[in-house]
Amino acid sequence: MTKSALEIARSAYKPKMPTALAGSVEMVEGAATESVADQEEIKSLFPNTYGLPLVRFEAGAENKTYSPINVGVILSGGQAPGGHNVIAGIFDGIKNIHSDSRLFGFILGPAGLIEHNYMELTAEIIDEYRNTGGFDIIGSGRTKLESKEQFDKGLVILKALDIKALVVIGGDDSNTNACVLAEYYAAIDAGVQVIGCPKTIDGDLKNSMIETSFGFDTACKVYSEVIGNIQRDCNSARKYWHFIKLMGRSASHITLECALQVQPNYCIVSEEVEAKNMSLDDLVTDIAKAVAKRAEQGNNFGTVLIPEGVIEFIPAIKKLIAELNDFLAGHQEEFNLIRRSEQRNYIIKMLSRENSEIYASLPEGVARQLTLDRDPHGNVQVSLIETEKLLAEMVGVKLAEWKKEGSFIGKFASQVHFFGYEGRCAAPSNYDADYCFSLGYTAAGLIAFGKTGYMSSVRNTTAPASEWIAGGVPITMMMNMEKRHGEMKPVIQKALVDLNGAPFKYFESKRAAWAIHTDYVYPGPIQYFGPTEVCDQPTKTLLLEQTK
Ligand code: FBP
Repeated sequence: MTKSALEIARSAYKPKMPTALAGSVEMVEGAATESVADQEEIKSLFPNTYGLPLVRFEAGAENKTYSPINVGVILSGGQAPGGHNVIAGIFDGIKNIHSDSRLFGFILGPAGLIEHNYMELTAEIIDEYRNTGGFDIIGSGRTKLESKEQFDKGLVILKALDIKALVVIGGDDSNTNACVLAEYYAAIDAGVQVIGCPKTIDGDLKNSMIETSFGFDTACKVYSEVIGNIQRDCNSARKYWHFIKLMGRSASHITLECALQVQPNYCIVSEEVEAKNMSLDDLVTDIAKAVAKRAEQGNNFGTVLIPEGVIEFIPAIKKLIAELNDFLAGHQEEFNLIRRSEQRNYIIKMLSRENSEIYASLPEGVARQLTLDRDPHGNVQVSLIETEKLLAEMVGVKLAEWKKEGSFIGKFASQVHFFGYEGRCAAPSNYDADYCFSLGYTAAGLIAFGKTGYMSSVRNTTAPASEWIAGGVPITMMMNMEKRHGEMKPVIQKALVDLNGAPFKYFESKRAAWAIHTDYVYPGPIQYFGPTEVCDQPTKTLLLEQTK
């Protein structure tokens, strides 16, 4: 493998770790836990993994001896910077337990487990991937691990390789499935523990015990760098409005974090659109007003940040998607047989009157996208909906109307961008390199102490790494019941942007000024070498959330 100069220099980086994990470790158990909602249902679905205590690792006095252990690892879902360091952390952790321990990686996500497609991850391989971006060490995939048949097939290979524990590195849906798997293996006494690790650039897998999902920090820094560059270009040529859509699926965490970093002229927060019951026209009018106001001062340029999931948060469209989800869950085959040119009319006929009217009013491309295949977890694939174009066009039309009426005196020319894939495999920032290594090392600790159905948790991460708190959270604690594919299912509760939380409140207090003035910040590229205030900054979101 030919390496870049940065990769070579970066491979020598030693991730910073909590002091508690450095030597011999002791596990402290806390109080029993409850799920965040729907306690009775979750308890009955997870009799073996419900109500377990929180656990925390502390520096221990004695050096215990352990037997060697074989561990399997799966990367599940979308890539996120730092995944390789989680695997390196697991590797170093189990080697610390016993030097004869072995790590096996299942290839291309959960499908590797079911299809018995795996490779042993040796020290040589691990060293090639330390501190690098991507998931290419074993690849990732979106196969949903959910049926007994899949679990049983997986168990055959786990037994054949004498694997006693499986680590699933994934987002909320993948960790939900990890918990279902942990429960099943516990129920049949399979002798395999299952541990989860919180991954996703989207930042929506977080709660009181999981401060952030890994990859969020690096991805937001990459996007903020390029948005900053666009803002500088925009402020130099002074002739375009840039409509920039950012990945993040439903939640607006990425967009909000980027706004905090770059101070754009306008930033949509989907959760606010929903709370204010805004229609598509309300949103377009609001952006057009911001454009018109800047034009009054001769500023015919600016930036608009758009979360990729916004369309799902416009209440009328949300209702439409819910009906479409239920309808397509039962009629997907029938729908697929209809000629493409007829599909739109078919849907218009089949929906309730209210939703049918909304559907008919949507531009062709967006309407079509809402009926395309869901991902394996039943989500609309929002990254494929070109909301940035939709909004830029609609704002243009509105401004042209206002120009005719005389209420808009400026010029409007737009450019559109979508940033998502650019940030998912970047070389992890110091924060993610350190956080991920600790998550992996902690997962190894949970395995050593015999835990199953737990997620690796590393907290207090705005403090120096030596003070981070490592431990485990029972996955059932994060669950509630939600409708998926038309059925109620136990799932980890997704964390959306909290409109009363400090990050949004700060943004809210600044946005009027950012809209009018050109107050852009240019964060520049992630720095891996240099002063700590340049290289080790956590996200603004975390800093604001943790300001006491
Ligand atoms: P995860 O939730 O699996 O971490 O995926 C994150 C994400 O990047 C979303 O932001 C985006 O909507 C989606 O993946 C895109 O999926 P795909 O990689 O299948 O195109």
